[in-house]
Amino acid sequence: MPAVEERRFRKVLIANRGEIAVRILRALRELDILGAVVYSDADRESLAVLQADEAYRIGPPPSAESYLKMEAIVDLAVEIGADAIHPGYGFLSERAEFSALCRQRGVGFIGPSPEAIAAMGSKTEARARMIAAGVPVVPGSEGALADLAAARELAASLGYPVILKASAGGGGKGMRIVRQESELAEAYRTARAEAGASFGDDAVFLERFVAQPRHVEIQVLGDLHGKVVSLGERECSLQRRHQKVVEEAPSTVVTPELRRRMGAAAVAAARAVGYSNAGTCEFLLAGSGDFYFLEMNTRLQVEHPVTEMVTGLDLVVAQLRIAQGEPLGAEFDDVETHGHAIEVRLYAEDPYNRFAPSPGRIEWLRLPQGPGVRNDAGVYGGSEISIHYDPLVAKLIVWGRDRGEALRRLGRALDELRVEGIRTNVPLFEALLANEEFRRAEFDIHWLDRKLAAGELVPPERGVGSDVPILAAAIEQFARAQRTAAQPVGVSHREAWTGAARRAALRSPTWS
Ligand code: MV4
Repeated sequence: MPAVEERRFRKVLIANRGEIAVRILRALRELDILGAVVYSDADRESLAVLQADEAYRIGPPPSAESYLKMEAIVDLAVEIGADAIHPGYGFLSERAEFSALCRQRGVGFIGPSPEAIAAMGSKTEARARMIAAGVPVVPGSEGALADLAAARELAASLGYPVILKASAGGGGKGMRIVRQESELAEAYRTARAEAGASFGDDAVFLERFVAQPRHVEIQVLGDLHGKVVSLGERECSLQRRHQKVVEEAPSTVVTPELRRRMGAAAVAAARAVGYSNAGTCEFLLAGSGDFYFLEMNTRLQVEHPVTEMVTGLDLVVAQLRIAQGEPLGAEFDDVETHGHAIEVRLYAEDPYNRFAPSPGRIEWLRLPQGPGVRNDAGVYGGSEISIHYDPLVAKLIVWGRDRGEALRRLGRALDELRVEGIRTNVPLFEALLANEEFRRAEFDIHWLDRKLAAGELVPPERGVGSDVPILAAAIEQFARAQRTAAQPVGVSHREAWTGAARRAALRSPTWS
């Protein structure tokens, strides 16, 4: 391995927005590095823009004309004298060409090499590399399927059900579950067509379908000197249509022995592609205790704070130090975790209207504070939630000495939280907290979709017409009634309506 030159960044450009841009600014400030952000017209008054040392308009609201403009962003970095670019998550974070472009232009990329991103971006190549490295994968095809006959032959030998996946896919796009041979031809055709349309690459592969597994992922860090470490797992089984809703660490089903084995597999996976910086290996964990590598996310993830809370490490600071060429120090050896952390993703969406996006102005915002509570927010009271981007507005992360304490703190934090002016998925979290299976951590990757489909986590359909405020109150009451059934507490004095009424009364001139 060639000697890596260590250098100190003086300025870093953040090619992202929202809560993650704010999160990265915090790490930069702690390292005394200037933080610059790009912003679209929709984000002119964003929290990240307000907090950054420098902010540069990059274009109109659509991502394709702003946050995805690789050349313009690298040009800007060069022009303003930024030493490196942090891509955050989403947008350009997993584009091998962008990592390559930064390299070519002499700008640091705070993430892995283009080669590592590309190797993991192709799911068939990743599978082949994992098999060669001894990392367990789900039994299935060696590479892309040549034709339907090959699919039929392989499926028959694996046994049904099987799952077809796009080689260029990930995160659930272009997948087809095939329960029996009679469904295979149609599924093969539509999977290829969807893969071709979505990714410009219609290669698909096939695996045995693992029934009712958990999604457990391992956080890794690799430095530029060849050291790779595992920071333990995150349990991310609570997803709605491939969108994570709740994440926690540690997983209640991962024993110390399993943690060692999964950690070793994740480290081997990273080594197999020459991985550096922060990355995450996703595994399916079957009820049998067998685990299988699914894919590697070659970026910082949304849910990184739960790992930070249980390890006491700052992953964004670690990313910056790694990119500066610093070796991972002894604090990263055999990292042990303490206590339990849970993150809920606060989305601007309406859980009573099929989770439709709920854009608009946040009229009032009170973020929870106090022992064991962290919130990573990209907004303030008065912020406008745009339709152009992901509806994630903030993450609420709680820590407790054990899962029970974390759950109690989550309940208390959700009580403190007020978001007015837009709808959020907070009622879903309240319903979850009232659910015994959730409280016992008895779930798998399909559990949330199953419960929502069965109507067990949300009240009945809201009616049409002008009864919205009354129905909102009724819904609030319903969610609370569910909660109080599990956890009897007096709540009347902290109703959301009371808070609003008190503020109105205090403001009203007729009362003075
Ligand atoms: C699977 C699987 C079961 N068996 N692969 C979903 C996203 C992508 N990362 C891979 N995914 C899955 N791959 C095998 N061999 C289950 C999932 C999966 C899933 C599948 C259908 C519906 C919801 C799901 C949620 C999480 C994971």
